[in-house]
Amino acid sequence: MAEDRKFRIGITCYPTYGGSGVVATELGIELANRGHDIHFISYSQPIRLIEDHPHIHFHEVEVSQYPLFQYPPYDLALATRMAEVAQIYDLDLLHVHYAIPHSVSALLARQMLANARNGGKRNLPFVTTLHGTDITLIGLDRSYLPITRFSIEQSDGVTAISDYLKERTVKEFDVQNEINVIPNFVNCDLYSRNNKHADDRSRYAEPNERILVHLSNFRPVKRVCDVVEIFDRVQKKVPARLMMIGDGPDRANAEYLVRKKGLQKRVHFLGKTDNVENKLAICDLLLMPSELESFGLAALEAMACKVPTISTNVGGVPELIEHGKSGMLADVGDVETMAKYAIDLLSDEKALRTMGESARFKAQSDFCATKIIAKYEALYARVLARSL
Ligand code: GMT
Repeated sequence: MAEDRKFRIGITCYPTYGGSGVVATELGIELANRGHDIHFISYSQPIRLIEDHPHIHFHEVEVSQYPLFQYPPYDLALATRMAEVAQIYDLDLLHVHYAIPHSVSALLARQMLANARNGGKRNLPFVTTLHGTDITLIGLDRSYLPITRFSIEQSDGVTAISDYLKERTVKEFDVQNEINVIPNFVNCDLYSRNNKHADDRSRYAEPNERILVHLSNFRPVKRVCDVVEIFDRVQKKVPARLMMIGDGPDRANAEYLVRKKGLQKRVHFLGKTDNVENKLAICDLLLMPSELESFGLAALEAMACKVPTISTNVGGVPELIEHGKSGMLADVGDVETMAKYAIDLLSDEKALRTMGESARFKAQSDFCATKIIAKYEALYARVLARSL
């Protein structure tokens, strides 16, 4: 059986706070737990890669500076490191997360090794996983579109995290090769309401207060000021606190708005924290009013902890959240409706807990790590069989 075969895989991702890096890191950990050898290749250690693991290795990409380089060529240094690591550790394939520039670097590494001298020639197929803004935002920029399309088409396997993203990729990029939809996943043992390591709730709220949470990289696409606007309306009707987890360019705007509204004592900015599962397990509701989400990993992680999400009805979110059952959906910018949904739910314990149960059920039945990792393993086996 394909799943019994153990692979040696090079994984490249953005190591910072962001959905694609989180998915890549969690994938590497899950694969390593199944006995595959995982080599992360990036400019720094991925943030969720906290513990030592006998099957996980990290290779840092050093980018040399030179006065002539206004823009040091990371993509070239990455390609070189990918090829080196592949040769030294006898990698079977590369799996890159976020097309730009990782798939271009992987393509170069594959070509370098196909033409290597002194007996160093080898096949190094690569799989590209599309996550979202690499297609919907940055990839559409004219300076990146042609090369992004080229590197996707040159990939030996392509995955997208939702049907929505697959359709957008075909529509905007007109790519001709097959795109496999493999959604985001969650480890339902780790992300659970019964988490023994859950934070002490009394650190953040009084017993009579609800805890709302937002988890993101605070980029403009997340509309973090809408989170504050929604929370402001909620806390006028229901005693509540807000946990803001993560960091990024719009954090200062959100902090300013919180001060302007006099909400400092009710809103906790926690920054980039480890072990978000310990925090989600004590929350009541997640707010995700994004402009766009190709999937919405934060919502899935919350759902596994029986925390329903109030989100915008965008991108791949409806593939995850069924309105009225496992969460609530509204139009982008409609903070009044999102606040109303939150107030109604938080004021009705039974409805809140029923929705939490449905959310957990959906996370477990459709997006549990055990099911989704097997899809990646099967894809690796197909890619390797084709590239022999
Ligand atoms: O915008 C982010 O949250 C970061 C971005 C990324 O690529 O780092 O996230 C995208 O990938 C996540 C993991 O696959 C998805 O769950 C997010 O929905 C997606 N974000 C967007 O499409 C805006």
